[in-house]
Amino acid sequence: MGQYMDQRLPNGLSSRAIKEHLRTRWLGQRAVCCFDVVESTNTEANRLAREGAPEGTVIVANAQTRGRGRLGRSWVSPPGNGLYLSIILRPGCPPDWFPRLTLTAGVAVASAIQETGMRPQLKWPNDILIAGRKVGGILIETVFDNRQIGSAILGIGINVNTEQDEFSISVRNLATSLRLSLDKPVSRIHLLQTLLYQLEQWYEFFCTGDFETILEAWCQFENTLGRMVKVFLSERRLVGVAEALESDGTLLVRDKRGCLHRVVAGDVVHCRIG
Ligand code: BT5
Repeated sequence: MGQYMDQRLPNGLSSRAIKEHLRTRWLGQRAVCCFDVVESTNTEANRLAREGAPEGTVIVANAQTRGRGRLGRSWVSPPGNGLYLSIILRPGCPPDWFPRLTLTAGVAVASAIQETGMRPQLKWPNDILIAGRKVGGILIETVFDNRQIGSAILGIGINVNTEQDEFSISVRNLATSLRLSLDKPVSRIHLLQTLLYQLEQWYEFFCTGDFETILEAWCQFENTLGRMVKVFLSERRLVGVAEALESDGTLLVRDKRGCLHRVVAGDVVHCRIG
């Protein structure tokens, strides 16, 4: 387990500081756990969820040693300049709502980033981009309980003030940070408070089943639809035009023979034109 920090870190992340100007009603109001270094905030959140931590518990770390992405991939998490957090949710919704939760979180992250003055874009299903480079990612891990989503650990990583040379070589050409894009530093704590506020709003829409509103918002930020894409599925690859999102959040891709494919989970790469 990582080292628990509740004194103020030099860069301002502490549970007291986070709660001070938090505008949420419940998200983060009961517990915000700040760590200096953990393997992964999702691992910590999973552990706390199993121990019965309430919905809305937030776990934040200054650095991760084994931050993870989907499908066993890693999330580069250097100290001091990024936001690495996980939130315990207990939506009690059917499993087929799962893709919607990723899109809901994407809208919240994009809305929070937009308040810094940037125009982020969402790439289906879980990437947050700025000018085509990845600035953030979402990883949701669920525990099913009696055929409902018992708890969902919502993990979010955002490169806030990360410098180019802090990215490992493998992601340097794909990644950016808010600081690199804006050419000025961004307050991690302020961004985190805005993000929690946005998440609370959008998660409440999710819980009421009002997915129309979420989809509409997602489409304001999206940059996948209408593009030629390559989709990496577990056992095959699909090339076609990303035509639309279905009301449950799945992506519809039309291949060159005109067949329409429903993509529930996969990796999408935008094909270059020309
Ligand atoms: C994601 O996975 O994008 C989900 C990332 C979620 C990270 C958060 S941090 C807090 C919480 N705790 C965790 O352990 N994880 C969550 P995926 O779509 O699989 O993308 C992973 C890919 O993104 C990698 O294979 C790299 O190519 C790239 N990548 C890794 N680190 C990056 C970074 N810092 N910035 C931009 N791209 C990165």
